[in-house]
Parts: sequence; C-alpha cells; structure tokens
Amino acid sequence: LARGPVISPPHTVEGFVKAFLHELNFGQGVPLATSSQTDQYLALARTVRSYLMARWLETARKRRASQPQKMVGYLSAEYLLGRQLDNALSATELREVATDAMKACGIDIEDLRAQEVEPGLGNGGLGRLAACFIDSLATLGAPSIAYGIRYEFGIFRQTFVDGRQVEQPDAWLSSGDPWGVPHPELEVPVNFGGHTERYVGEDGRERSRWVPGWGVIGLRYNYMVPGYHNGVVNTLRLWRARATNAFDLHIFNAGDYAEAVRAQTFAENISKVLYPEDSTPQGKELRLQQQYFFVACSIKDFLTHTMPKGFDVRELPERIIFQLNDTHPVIAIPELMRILVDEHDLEWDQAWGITKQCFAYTCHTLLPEALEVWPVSLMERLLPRHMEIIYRINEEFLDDLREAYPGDELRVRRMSIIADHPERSVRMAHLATVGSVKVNGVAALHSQLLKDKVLNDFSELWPDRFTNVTNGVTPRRFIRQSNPALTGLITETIGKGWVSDLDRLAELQAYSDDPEFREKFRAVKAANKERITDVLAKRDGIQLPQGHMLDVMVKRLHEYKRQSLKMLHIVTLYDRLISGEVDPASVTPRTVVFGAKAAPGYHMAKETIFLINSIAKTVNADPRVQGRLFVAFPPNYNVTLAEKLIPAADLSEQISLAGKEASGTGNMKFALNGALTIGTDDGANVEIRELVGDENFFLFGMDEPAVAELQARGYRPGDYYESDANLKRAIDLIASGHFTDGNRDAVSAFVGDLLSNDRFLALADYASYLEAQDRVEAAYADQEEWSRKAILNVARTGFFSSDRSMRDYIDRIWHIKTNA
Ligand code: 26Q
Repeated sequence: LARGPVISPPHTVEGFVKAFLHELNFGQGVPLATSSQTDQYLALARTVRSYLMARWLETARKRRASQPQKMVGYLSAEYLLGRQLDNALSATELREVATDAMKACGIDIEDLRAQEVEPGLGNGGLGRLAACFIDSLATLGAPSIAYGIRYEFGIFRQTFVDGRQVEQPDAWLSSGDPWGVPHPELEVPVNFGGHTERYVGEDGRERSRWVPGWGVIGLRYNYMVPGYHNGVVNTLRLWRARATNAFDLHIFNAGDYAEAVRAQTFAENISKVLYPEDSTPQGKELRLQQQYFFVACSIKDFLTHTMPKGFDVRELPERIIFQLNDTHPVIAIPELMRILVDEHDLEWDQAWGITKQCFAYTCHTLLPEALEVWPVSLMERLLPRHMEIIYRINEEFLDDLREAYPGDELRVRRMSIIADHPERSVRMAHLATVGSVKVNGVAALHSQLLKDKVLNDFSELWPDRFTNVTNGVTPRRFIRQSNPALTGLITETIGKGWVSDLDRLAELQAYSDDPEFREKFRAVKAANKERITDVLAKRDGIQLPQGHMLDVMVKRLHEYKRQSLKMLHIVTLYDRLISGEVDPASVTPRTVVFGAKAAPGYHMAKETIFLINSIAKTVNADPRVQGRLFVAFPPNYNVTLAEKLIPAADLSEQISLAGKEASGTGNMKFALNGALTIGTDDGANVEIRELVGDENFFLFGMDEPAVAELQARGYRPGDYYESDANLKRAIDLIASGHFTDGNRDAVSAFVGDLLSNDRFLALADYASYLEAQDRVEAAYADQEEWSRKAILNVARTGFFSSDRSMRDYIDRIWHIKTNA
C-alpha cells in the first residue's frame, strides 16, 4: 500500500465534510460551533489543498517514472496569482461537492470565498502573465517547474486620501498561508560578497575561487498549480530568505545578542517586499540581492533535488531549459557558469557551450529607460565571482564581434555587455541575449521592433535567435471563473470542451446574426453589470448609475499608457454637456471606470491619479451632466476586482502610444469577454484587430512609423493645443482649476508638462481619439449591431489563450514533450 498511488479524500459531500471537519478541529483547533469565518476559510483551503496534494504527489511519481525527460524551469521574480480557492475548486471539479459540503455544515461558501486575500506577488502584466503561463503548463501537462520569491509583502494596497494615492503594506500572510507547503528542513545556502582568489589546481590549471563574505539560507515553499480537469498538479516553488545558523552562532558566541537578531532581520529582508516599480528601475542593492537569491536557490534546487543523484551535468541541455521572464533572473547565466566551472570542474568552453543552451530570454519592454543595468561597482561588491565571469563572457564575445565586424569599433561598443557611460555597468539584456538559445518578444509588433530597434545589432548578428511568442491569458480564470454567465451561454451553444481548446470559440461566429443569441448575450452583459454594481457598492461605496455604456481603463499608471488622453476625452464630454452645446438627451450615457496603481516614487503618475479623482468628483457632483456621464476610480485595482470588472465592460481602452506597449494582456481579457476595443496600433492590439476585423475594432491614432517620423521632425505639443479648439477647451478647463476647487497650482505641473513636453504625444492623437470615440457612441446606439460586433470579438479571439502561447514556446523554443 505504501508504494501504491496516493489516496485522495473521496470526491463526495460526505468525504469532503469529514476532511473539512478534520482540518477545522485538528488543524485550526476549533469546533465548528465556535469557529470564525477565518477558521472556516483556512480549514476549507487546507481541505482543498489535500485533494490537490494527492494529485501533486501522483504527478511527481509519474514524472519520476518517465525520466529522463526535458523540463522547463520558469524563472520569474513575479507571480500575480490572484485568489486560489475558486481556481482550485474548478480545476479539480470539486466546486459542487465543496458547496454542498459547506451547506451541510451550515456555511455559505460565498462568505468564505470572500475571506481570501489574493497573493499579489507581482506588479502587473509581467507577473500576471507568469501566473497564466503556469496555469496553461499544468493544463497541457508539460513537465515544468516555476521558481520565484515568496515576498512577505506583495504589491502595496492602494488607498486614496484627498484624491491622492497612499500606499499601505500588503500583509497577505497575516491571516495564514493555507496554500503554501513549507519545507523548512530543506535549506539552500546562498552566498554573497567577499572576494575571489587565483589558485593552481591539482591538474596544474589556474582557476578562480570565490571566498564569500556572508550568506543566507533559502527556505522552500511549494504552491500547487492544478491543471484543468486533467489530474495534473505542477509546482510553483517560492523562496524565502532566512539567516544562517552559523552566522548567528558566531555573533551569539561573541556575546552580542542584539547584533545577532539584527543579522537575522538583515537576511530576512531579502524576501521582505516586492519592489513596486515596473519601469525606470533604480539600481537598488536589495533588488539585486533578491534576484541572485532566488536564482541561486532555484538552480541549486533543480540540480540537486529535481535531477537524479549522480547525473552528468554535461547532459543538462537535454534535461532543462530555463525561461528568463525579462532580465530579472539573468544572473542565472553566470551562476550556472560558476557552478559548472568552479564546482563541477568543467573547462570554460565546455561550460559555456552547455550554459548557452540552457536559457531562453523573454523581453517585455520597448522603453530604453526600462532596460535593467547594474553598476559594476555594486556587482563586484555583491557577486565578485559572477562579475569576473561576466567580464570573461564579454571579452570572448567582443573578440568574436571584432572578427565579424573588423574596424567597426562603434558597433562593438554598442553591443558590449559592459556599458562605460554614464557609469560602468552591466547591461542585463545584452547578457541575456548573448547567453540564450532564443530571445522572444511578447507580440508580433513588439518582436519586430525588438529586432529593428532595441536589439537590432544582435538580430543582425544572430537572426535565427529572435522569435515571437504572442502573449495569452488563461481562459480558466478569465472566462470560466470570472464570467460564469458567459460560460453558461457558450457551453449551451457550442457544448463543452472549449475551456481547454479555445479555438472552438470560432463556432460562435455562426450565432452573431441570431437575434435570440444576441438577446441572451446582452442579458449576460447586463447581469455582469449588476454584479459589478454590487461589488463596487460593497467594496468602495461607489454607486454606479444603471443603463450606461461601461467604458473601462484598467492598467498600471504610466505616461506611455496615456491615462491623460482618456482624461482629456472625459473633460471634452463633460464640457459638451455643461456648455449646452449638445442636448444631454441625445448623448449615450457613459460610465468610465479607471483602475491604476502608480509606482510610489513616480511623481507624474501620482499627479495623474490626483487629477482623475478630481475630475471624477467634479463630474459626478455636477447636476448639468444629468446622469449622462459618471467617472469611477475604485482604489486598489487587483486581480480580484479585474475578474468582476472586465466581464461587465462594453468598451476596452487600449490607448498607449504606438510602439510603447510591448503587448498588453488586459486587452485580450476584454475582447474575450465581449467588450469592443478602442485602441492604437500597438502591442497585441494589432493582432486583436487583425483577428476580429477592422469593422469590429475602433482604431485611432498614429502608427509606430508615424510616431517615429513626428519625433524625428520635432514634436511641438503647443501647436496641437493652439490649432484644435476642442483640445484647447479641455486643457483650459483643467488649467482653470475647475476640477480642483479653483486651485490652479494643483494642476499647473500636469498642464505644464502636457503643453511643453508631452513625451507620449497625447495631444497629437487627441483629435483622432475623439473622432473614434464619437464612432463608438454612434455604434453603441445600435444595440443589435453592437451585439454582433461583441459576439465576433469573443468568437475570433480564441488565439489569445495562454495554452496557445505555451504551445508556441514548446514548439519554437523549448522543444519538450507534453502530457507527462
Ligand atoms: C526591474 C528592476 C528593478 C525593479 C523593478 C523592475 C521591474 C519590475 C516589473 C521592471 C518591469 C516590471 C514589469 C514589467 C511589465 O509588466 N511589462 C509588461 O509585460 C506584459 C507581459 O508581457 C506586457 O503585456 C506589457 O505590455 C508590458 O508592459
């Protein structure tokens, strides 16, 4: 029996009740009668976890039996997971059983669901993408393991005080971590600092040795990633930092208790908090410590625990491919070199040959200021051996370049891994590109611009290294869980199976002209609007007006994403209403919902938040708008709110300056939930429009070549202000202090920047945006036509399933076998 398959608690109401009461009584240590909702939630989560655990053990057993097999190691500093309970119930088909079991205990499962604090271990798109990818990998049954950091504090909780963002710590662990499985007995030591020494080995070869100055311990926490209805449960392994005992002992013995405790705190700081910046990253030492910490733990873990004992490291390329989620884990490349050369005694050339095959790099940006660089001085102090290795990688790379491009020293300097100005530093994107088999962008346009601009020299040198994998989102969370009404309608129309085969949504096209289907489709939207109305009333005390077009812009706050352009539009709509220029009865009632967090140190982004709140307050209080316009800005937009908001949206705002948004993934979620997009020719918008058709997408603005051309000519925002009467009125109204209780100073910095700088050309695209919004309004007036367009958006965007993204990575980059 002990060697046989693991026995799961039975999939029956009775079995579930028993397991639940066991967790409640002996895990939480309370009887049902006096248990709190927190107790009940924790016991429920633990119960569901035990069902997952049985599958997890079974998945691991099968994997071991089918070794040797190539695996993917997904390395990401962020996983924006969202709530776990519903996802686990739906993946394991336990939802009904669990609901009935709770009912049998006199508990409404909805009340418990609301108790869960979402793990927000990511900033936005990149972290959420990682979460979607691991969901799809499990659903495809791909042999994979995901690695990251178990931050004690995730992305901050956003509150507004007098319209201004105030950050609160996200203490997501304070009510327990029922989904995490800690393994404190498995300690992974990680070193930092110190110096290197040259020495001559037994074989007479000269080598380098790292003599570290200090170290920490990595503690393993496993989180289970269930595949959808397939019995597979994969691993997400997150690392937590702790002080080494040796370190403590040493100081304790010296008699300084307080100093020993301080040392402990110092070590634990490494996994304390997620950095909330997602562009223009500062070269913070602690951030580099985080990166090396999780990467070192992960590689060590893979080599010593996932690989069988005594396996030959020369086989590594047949056993593992590490996917680098942006440059954040790129220190893994010199780390693997260090392990192969210093610990396994391989020759440099052989080690480099292996290392290069074990990594692939995904770039997520086009903004030059967002490319990560680390000062050489910091690297030398924190990771001296790695710096040495990077120097040698660079030396050999530059030698090759000089051979390939004789005399072209300018090109050699541009491509160097080490930059000399403004400070000697390591360009992580260059290191990643040199050390990887493949480099990919995240949407077709982005990958093209990577080749043509950001990494142009590299794509000329190695054209075959570059590829595209367009992002995707998981239909499990973002349709099936978040939109049960639409899920029901789709299943009733085309049958089951589409949730893990999203191309089947195409079968809905036939119904876009069916009046009865359209009617039902509109009923779904209406129900979802009612649901978000309840959520916002309860969550934030916001009373949404009913019967409005719901126009939604949710994403991180960034100048390039142009929340300011949306604001100018709102001000124009408002101005039209209060000036009596239009008959209020003739305009489509519209509610605009914003959701956006600003990086705490990003001044302009925080000013924009203040202005949106100011405009919302003024517009919503003005009787002259007569219920025709409403602006809502619920604080703390997160995955949980997204799941309620996106299914209710009519209009999706994707209005970044062309050539700046690498992909976007919110855009995909909206289209899949039957919202129409108003958007620029940017990121994945391009592919959305191609798929849904021009007539079902509201395109506006300059395309990337036009942007480049205007910038080359010299952009003068003032010209647009002077020559466009609508624009002038909107800006003047803001500048007059109309939205800030007459206070002009509160808006002067914002207006000043717009008129004299406007880095992302909002004014240049304003007229085109306004015209497109007027087209939206006209289209919305014809509800039959609108329904047709919305249905076609759902039917034609199955391509954006992250299952498809994962298959693309498998076929084009990883070359692994699925269904292990
Ligand atoms: C780096 C160094 C130091 C501190 C912070 C960072 C850091 C953290 C997060 C830099 C960037 C990020 C996040 C970037 C991100 O979310 N990019 C988005 O990725 C999505 C998934 O590919 C795309 O859809 C978006 O277009 C892209 O903006």
